[in-house]
Amino acid sequence: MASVLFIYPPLSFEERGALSAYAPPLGILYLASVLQGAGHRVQVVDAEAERLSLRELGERIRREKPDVVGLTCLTLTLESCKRIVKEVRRRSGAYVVVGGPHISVSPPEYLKEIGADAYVVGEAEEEIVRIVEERPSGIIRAREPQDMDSLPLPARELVEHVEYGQFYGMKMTGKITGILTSRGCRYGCTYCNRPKKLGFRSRSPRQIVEELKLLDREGFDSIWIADDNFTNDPRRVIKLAELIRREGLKFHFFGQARVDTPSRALYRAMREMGVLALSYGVESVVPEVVRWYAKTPHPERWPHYVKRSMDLCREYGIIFLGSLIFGAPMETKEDMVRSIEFLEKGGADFINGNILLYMVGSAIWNWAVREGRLRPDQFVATAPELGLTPYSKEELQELCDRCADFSKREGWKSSFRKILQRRELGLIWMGLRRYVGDYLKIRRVRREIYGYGYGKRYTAGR
Ligand code: B12
Ligand code: SF4
Repeated sequence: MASVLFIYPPLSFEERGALSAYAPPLGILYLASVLQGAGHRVQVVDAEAERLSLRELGERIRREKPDVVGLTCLTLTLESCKRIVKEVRRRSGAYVVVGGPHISVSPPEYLKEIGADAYVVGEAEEEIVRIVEERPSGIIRAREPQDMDSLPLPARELVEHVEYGQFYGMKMTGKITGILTSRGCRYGCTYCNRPKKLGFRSRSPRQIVEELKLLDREGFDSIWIADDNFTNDPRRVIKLAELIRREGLKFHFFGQARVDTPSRALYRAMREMGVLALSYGVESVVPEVVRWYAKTPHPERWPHYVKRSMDLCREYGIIFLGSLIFGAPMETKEDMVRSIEFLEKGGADFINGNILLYMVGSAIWNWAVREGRLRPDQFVATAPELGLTPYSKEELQELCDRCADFSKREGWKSSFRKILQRRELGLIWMGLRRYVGDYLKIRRVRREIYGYGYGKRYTAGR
């Protein structure tokens, strides 16, 4: 039996972000569960949510003396990952393996710089036991599990000491955990670096409901749906909603959706199953920009989809959080303002403005490298840094701030109206309690709360 310590690294050890303790790291909880099933001893440290300093993390590694340390690496946590690997080397003789979204998209020749023993490309459930038992070195390509129902449930008990559902250190929900109802995505947005080859794989509604029943017994009342895109297949959602209703399960769900599935049947089903808030990648409402992002084969219909989704959210009392991206090469300031005004006037509750990032693995990053705008070892850069928009970071940031101001002015009011419309007393009470309870904190971090967009986070020194 090996002892394995999984670590979820923070964006930064020095500074904590908006989403620090928002949702548990399901990827490593799935791997932990597979390893437990094979008789290994597993622990998980969510260094982001537990707000550990590098020194505290080092102490923990020294105390636990794990045989194997496993890290999840995102592109924006790459630097933290490297620092953790050094710390592991300093404090123990553990074998170190790194996986996660960055490892899956990074050019392989740069992986060695991380300093680990092995790197896993892809979803690792079918490889992790062999890795822990045989400790191979180098790059390992894992085969994506296809039968989602055959996976064990994530080992959530390993992070039960962490209170998730926080936004800037404020608890925004009831007892929350994450769930995956599907993996992968059918689309290929050009700024996104989810590998398209992953394909869309979904769990059966019956099995998801069995997991929800367990979570209900464990006292969870809020669920973050961590799917890339929950509404990918509306028929699946409608079926799931029907089962949830039949079982009498009562949760509040949060998740990510696309605007181009705006059917009434889908929204009615989501409302019935308890979906409370959805975050949408709107990005822009200007067809040329939407085309450049390859959001849809029908860019001219995109504004209609956006409007219809906002209308349906209003009708069914679902909070609409619309994300916009600023800085596509052909995008003018008028275009950007048009997108903001479209959401402001059309019924969005919150708007999250982001400066366009060129991130390794995305089609626009590949293009910028080919054009000689980026070095292949430059894994992330903002559009203004690359001179790929006529506007400066400050100009784009002003637009992000405008979104933040709208959210600050309107978001709480309109969300509360939706909560009232749902006529759920428990929810109204929770909303009031959270808001009143955290009022002073909210005042203190107001600006950051609404301005947590990607570009800003990246430009804030990382
Ligand atoms: C839920 C989620 C969040 C949640 C919760 C984060 C969390 N604690 O997991 C919140 C909202 C807080 C969040 C925040 C951010 N997120 Co996020 N998030 C996701 C999302 C939608 C699901 C994650 C998940 O559960 N996946 C399912 C599991 C099964 O997959 P997995 O995590 O990749 O794990 C598998 C493999 O990668 C591998 N693996 C993972 N770790 C390890 C470790 C070892 C040792 C091994 C061997 C293998 C291995 O095996 C796992 C099991 O199959 C993903 C998109 C996605 N679908 O993955 C984006 C995603 C991971 N997020 C992303 C980003 C950019 C962020 C932010 C940086 C955004 C920001 N600017 O603030 C922050 C980072 C905060 C932080 N420090 O984590 C990007 C990362 C891109 C990249 N290349 O790095 C993704 C891929 C979204 C995207 N399309 O671009 N996120
Ligand atoms: S941005 Fe969302 S919809 Fe587009 S490819 Fe990425 S995960 Fe899929």
